[in-house]
Amino acid sequence: MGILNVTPDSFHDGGRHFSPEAAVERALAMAEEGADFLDVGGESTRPGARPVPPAEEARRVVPVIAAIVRRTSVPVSVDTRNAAVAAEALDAGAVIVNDVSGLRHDPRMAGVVAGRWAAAVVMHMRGTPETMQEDTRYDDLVAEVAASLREGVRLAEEVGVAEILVDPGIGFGKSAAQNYAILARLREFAPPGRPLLAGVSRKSFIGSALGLPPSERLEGTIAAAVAAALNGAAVVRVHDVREVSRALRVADAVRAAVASPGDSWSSSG
Ligand code: HH2
Repeated sequence: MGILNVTPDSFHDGGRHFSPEAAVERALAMAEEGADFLDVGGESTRPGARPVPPAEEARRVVPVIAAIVRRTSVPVSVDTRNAAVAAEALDAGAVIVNDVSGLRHDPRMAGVVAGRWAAAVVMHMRGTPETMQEDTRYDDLVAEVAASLREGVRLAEEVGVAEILVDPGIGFGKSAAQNYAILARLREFAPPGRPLLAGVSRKSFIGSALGLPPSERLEGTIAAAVAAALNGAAVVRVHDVREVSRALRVADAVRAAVASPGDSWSSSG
């Protein structure tokens, strides 16, 4: 899943794709580079970020989504917590709503997704982006996050959302050590039959291992994306589609060999 932040302040690509022309160009480039989904967001949810008024968020993303769907068949998701933004984005051609609040922030969200036959990404976050890093204590991190995801999935199922992905929310109200624990135990977060999504790209837990800023975290992102894939992620959300999709093709070959060891042993490839 390629990240397209149409924002002035996202922690890595903020300001780079803030004009609609630059945003559409980047989306088409990511489609060429092998993205299976394009995730368009108009509000930064980095730690400490202030909320963006929904009207401004819609103004940023809706024309960009409309232009992208005219020019590529790669499915578009909208990264938003606001039902009004989701509704406009779906009407403009998006088919997935990626909600970092797990459909909790806006009580109308689940209904909007179901009513437009869209898919949902249910992500775990504790609190809001503004406050989420203030308290990262959990009694049992994996159990609490998994329970919250199950509840989000239940909310979506209750109103008839058919396609639901779950995401433990790496970096959303978790310490670096907790983010590594989540990556290591990723499989434990998926309710039966629900694909897992992981967002690792250039995040601060990578910086904490390397002592490097976001611009220097490509190799760390590739390592984290491969770890996520080998631990069960069906989708990895990244800025660097070309590099990560090449790495994931190799990780997929490893996964396939684990699934059928005899075949890979006897092949000459
Ligand atoms: N991370 C970010 C935003 N949306 N959605 C899902 N499902 N999972 C994630 O891990 C996730 C997400 C934050 O990253 P980014 O979009 O790169 O930055 P910003 O919030 O500053 O725009």
